[in-house]
Amino acid sequence: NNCIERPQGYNVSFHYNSKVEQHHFGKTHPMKPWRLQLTKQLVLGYGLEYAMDMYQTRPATKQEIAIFHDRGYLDFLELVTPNNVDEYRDEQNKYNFGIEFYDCPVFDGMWDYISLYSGATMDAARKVCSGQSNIAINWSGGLHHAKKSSASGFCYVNDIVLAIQYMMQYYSRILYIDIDVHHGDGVEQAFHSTNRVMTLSYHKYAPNEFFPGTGGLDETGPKDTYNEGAHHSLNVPLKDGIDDHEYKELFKVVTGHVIEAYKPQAIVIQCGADSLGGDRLGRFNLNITAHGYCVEFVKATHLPLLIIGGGGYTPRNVARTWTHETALCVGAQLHDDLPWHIPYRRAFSGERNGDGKLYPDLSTVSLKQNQNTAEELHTIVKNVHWEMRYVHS
Ligand code: TV1
Ligand code: CA
Ligand code: ZN
Repeated sequence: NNCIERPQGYNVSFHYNSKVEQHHFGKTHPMKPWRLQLTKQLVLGYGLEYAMDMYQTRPATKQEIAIFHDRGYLDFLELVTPNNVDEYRDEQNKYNFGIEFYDCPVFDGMWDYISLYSGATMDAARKVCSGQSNIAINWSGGLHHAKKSSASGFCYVNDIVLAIQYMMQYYSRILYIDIDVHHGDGVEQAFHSTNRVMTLSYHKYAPNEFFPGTGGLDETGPKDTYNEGAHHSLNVPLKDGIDDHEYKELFKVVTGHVIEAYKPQAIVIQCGADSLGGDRLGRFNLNITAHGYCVEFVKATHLPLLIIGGGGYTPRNVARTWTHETALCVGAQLHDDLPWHIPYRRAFSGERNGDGKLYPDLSTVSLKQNQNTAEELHTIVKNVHWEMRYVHS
């Protein structure tokens, strides 16, 4: 039995439109929107919908998306299809579809997909700002690489930037935390020149070897100290194979320092699940509970909280992690045996797929050696701490 506490006046909301899971980037493309269907099935299988407000969200309008993105770029996204793509050769190059074509393909229903994930994130942001939700969740969002007028790394529109821009009408300081294995470059760049948003990304860092190649320790914002954005970008660059213990400790100390110094009024966390062990694109050795620790930690601040998805390329583990994190939000403990009645149970069965368990051991499946030394991790902590002397709330 799951024990679900629902204290009066504490609200978690789940924002989703199941049309989003029907889209395909292409047969071999690692981004699989159906992982969201798998997630929703698990969430429902455990009965978590009884502990949250469930919202079916509408697509974002072009108008809403245009508060951050370039009009010409949005016209292109809306009009281009696999059939007419040849007529848009100039635009393709201009908007980064030419060079990164394989990462960001033009697919059928692309605009529909974009407006659906963006709409769900904006809906969640509105519920946080209105005070109706203490925590609002959209697992279909978190596309942190998209820029004002270009697509990048599987991301077309930056729903996180849209949400934070909306939230800035209500809060004077917002902390953005990004635990996707990739650097949250699009969000960092969008708020480069403001001290009203602090961005903090944890990621694998290896320029020229691992996407996107940015997010080094010294990348802390504009170097011009009179620029208000100076010292308001923070990065935690890591190497292959970081384990649960090191990651949790680092997250606790670094995020703790930042919250203490910056005193944010709201937190947005991108929970990309590609930082798990055994992810198809990832390099870390984290288990589901260590990933979830980050959500527990930010929840414990009791600040208004927006939670969004992101990467995650081993769909069964993405679904497990986001279900676990949904449960953490509502204060439920889930049984390690997956519910029997869920559709797609086979996706979670068999030795290779985690044996019908919610919490299979993922720390050993990737066999990545831990390349992070205690000294390097210490340097990161020291640097962030030192950086905080410039930050005032
Ligand atoms: C089509 C088919 C596209 C198979 C892309 C992995 C594919 C990748 C594919 C892939 C792949 C990347 C780069 C190379 C930069 C390019 C949602 C010089 C097996 C948030 C985005 C990673 C991560 C992009 C997105 C990266 C997120 N890795 N197979 N592409 N060029 N792109 O390295 O942060 O998780 O890999
Ligand atoms: Ca990250
Ligand atoms: Zn990623």
